[in-house]
Amino acid sequence: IQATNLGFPRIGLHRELKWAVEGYWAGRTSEDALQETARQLRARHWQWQQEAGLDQIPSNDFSLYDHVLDTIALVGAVPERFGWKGETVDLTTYFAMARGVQEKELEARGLEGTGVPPLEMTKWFDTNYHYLVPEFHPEQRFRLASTKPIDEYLEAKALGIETRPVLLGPVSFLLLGRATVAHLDPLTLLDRLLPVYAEVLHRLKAAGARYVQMDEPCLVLDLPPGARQAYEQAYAALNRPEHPALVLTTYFGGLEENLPLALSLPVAAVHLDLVRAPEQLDSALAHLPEDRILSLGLVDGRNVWRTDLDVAASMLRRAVDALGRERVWVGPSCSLLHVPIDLDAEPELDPEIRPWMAFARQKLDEVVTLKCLVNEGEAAAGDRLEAARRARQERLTSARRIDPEVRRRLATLSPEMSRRGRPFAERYALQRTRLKLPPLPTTTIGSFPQTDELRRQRAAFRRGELSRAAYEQFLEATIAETIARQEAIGLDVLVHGEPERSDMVEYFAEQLQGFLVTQNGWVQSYGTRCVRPPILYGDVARRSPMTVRWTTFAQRCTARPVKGILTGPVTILQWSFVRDDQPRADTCRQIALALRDEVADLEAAGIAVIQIDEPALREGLPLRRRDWPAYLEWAVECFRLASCVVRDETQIHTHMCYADFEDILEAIAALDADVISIEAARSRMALLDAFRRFHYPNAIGPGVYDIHSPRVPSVEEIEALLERALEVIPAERLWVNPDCGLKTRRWAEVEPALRHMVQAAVQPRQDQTPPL
Ligand code: THG
Ligand code: ZN
Repeated sequence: IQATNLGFPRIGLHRELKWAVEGYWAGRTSEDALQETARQLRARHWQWQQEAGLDQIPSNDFSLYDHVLDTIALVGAVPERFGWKGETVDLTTYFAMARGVQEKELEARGLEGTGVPPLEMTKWFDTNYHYLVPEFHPEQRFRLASTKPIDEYLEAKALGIETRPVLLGPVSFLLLGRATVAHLDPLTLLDRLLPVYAEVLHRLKAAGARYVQMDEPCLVLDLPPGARQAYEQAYAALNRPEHPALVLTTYFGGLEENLPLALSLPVAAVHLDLVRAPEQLDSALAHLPEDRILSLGLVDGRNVWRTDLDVAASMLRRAVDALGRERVWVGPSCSLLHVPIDLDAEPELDPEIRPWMAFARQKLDEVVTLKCLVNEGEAAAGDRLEAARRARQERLTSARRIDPEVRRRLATLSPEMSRRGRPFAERYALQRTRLKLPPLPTTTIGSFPQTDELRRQRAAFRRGELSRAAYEQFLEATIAETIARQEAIGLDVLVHGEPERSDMVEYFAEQLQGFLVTQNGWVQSYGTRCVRPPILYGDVARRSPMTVRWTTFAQRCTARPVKGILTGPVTILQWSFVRDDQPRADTCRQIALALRDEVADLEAAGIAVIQIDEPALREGLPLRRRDWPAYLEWAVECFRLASCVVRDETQIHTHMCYADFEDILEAIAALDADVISIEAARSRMALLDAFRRFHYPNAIGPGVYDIHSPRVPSVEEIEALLERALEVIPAERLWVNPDCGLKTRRWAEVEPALRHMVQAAVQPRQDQTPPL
């Protein structure tokens, strides 16, 4: 048995990579200094893995920004607009693909143009990591344009560490990309791509690499036509004596109907995710060709819980019995990129819950313990096994996990709890009377600029240098000012601006029973950006009102309606590490009930408009289409459970961003929110078209300007957009709002942009009959 790993987090325990890369962008550090930090991080991470006792340690799992971008650079697939002409892809071109080039930078380099947009970014399977999407055109050519995999292999070797280089496999690389023209199937580019992969493999073999890990996670998806043949062609071409032996890695799900294909490909070893899909072990053991090694992913690379070593060991033993020790490897289910690095960096974590968990470094210990346990027996695994069993037992029996009151409530859910009183048209009329809104009402999504002053005050409060009373006074002053500014701008439905929140999920997790937040549990979200997902360990309940105080304070500052802002149950679930001892749907229902109490309290306190954000509704979709309906059913039910507690006169809003909503429009309608605001600025026509085809029944605010850019849109521009929207959405159901929250913008941009937005609503308003 060999102990393996598929990938280690790159960002560094103290996010060293983030600071180094951002320093380089800002011109504060040189390229050499950046590369030196990167080298130190790699060395440290290899060292840790060696000390843990792994037999196979990955290299080229590191990246300055994103491993798909690294692959684009490796095969020279730089889109034309970046003007790259070099031999190898330089750092400027590399980061230009990630971030685009601003007009000002072009000028500084003596070039003309209006700036270059970056590659598109999208979610990496069902994780919260985002990758840059390769772009392919019909004349696409590939050539070796980076030696990163070879360099990093040799770098580790020079440190005395033998590694297994990781490559994103050629078929997944093509499938994850997008063609710039509709008639191009990226898979038809395989013939041109394979020679570059062959050259990389050849060079790795020459450098001494024995194995190369070929990540082919697309094998766990519904494969498009042609993919099966592409896999066969690719691996027939790459499996050669002059190349290292290939390890075909699959993860994030079961292979299902693709299992025979994966097992038939001519490689040395196949890795399976047995955490997500334990049921595939038996058929894999039955059908694995005789010369193949099976790599068992038994330690969860997607969550923070300790492995049940007894269960994992019994699966490993089954594999050893069937295949013999020489043909069995053990490792995490997937790369450890998706979990925080080290539990030892969390001294303040709740001491009762902490032993239930394992972060990346602890997971490597589990992998090695499993190997030891099955190779040498329980005595050899000794203390580690005992400690794991004890922690597991304590978790199973802990009173912190179960709250009988929550269980009782969950058992007595009734269908009426997820249903509004009257149909939309009737309640919307009541709401319009109560709120006295004009046609085409204007509003914003919730957050207003988080100023440096605000960040300073929050940091001082967290460090204990500012008293709670002084901090809260500061927040109230900020809210009062934000309300005054919105009144002056002329908005109809106001918000308090969320100065008390940093991360919208963390804010609720900090206050809810059943959640822990970490100090240092950073996980890469995209590029240099990280999040600290809360850890949901037990039954969820609301201890006390979470937002009522700030929302009602804001409402006391104005006669106009103030909209209360909550993060929805599905989004809180999606952006947290969740318990693995009950279905996600049940966990989500618990969160929904806690939010329902908050919604009820807001309403009772006189708040007439309540927005429940669900930006992550779309991203929660399972990887396989077959599983979509079941997910959408409970996701919609949870939103309704949280929202339907209100009277008909109270208006429920929701907000969604960054997604193609087209394939879930039905579910969005089923939420039955009175008003939805939706990000549309980047593909406005496509969105409006979809709504036209679908006949969305309730009110909509398609974002009328893109908040991701500092540019202030003109009145005419917004007017034109409203005109287009009015062709699809009747005036009485159209709202006017930006396409997302404004917390990352500055007041100097926000104020004029919103004034223009309000101004743009004047004319179409006059064209309408007055409100009821
Ligand atoms: N919150 C949480 N998860 C998320 C998002 C979020 N996942 C998906 C999406 N939004 C990811 N987008 C971002 C955008 C910005 C940042 C991270 C993820 C970001 N992070 C700061 C950084 O890396 O410097 C740190 C933020 C902090 O201090 O908490 O800028 O909104 N949970
Ligand atoms: Zn948004």
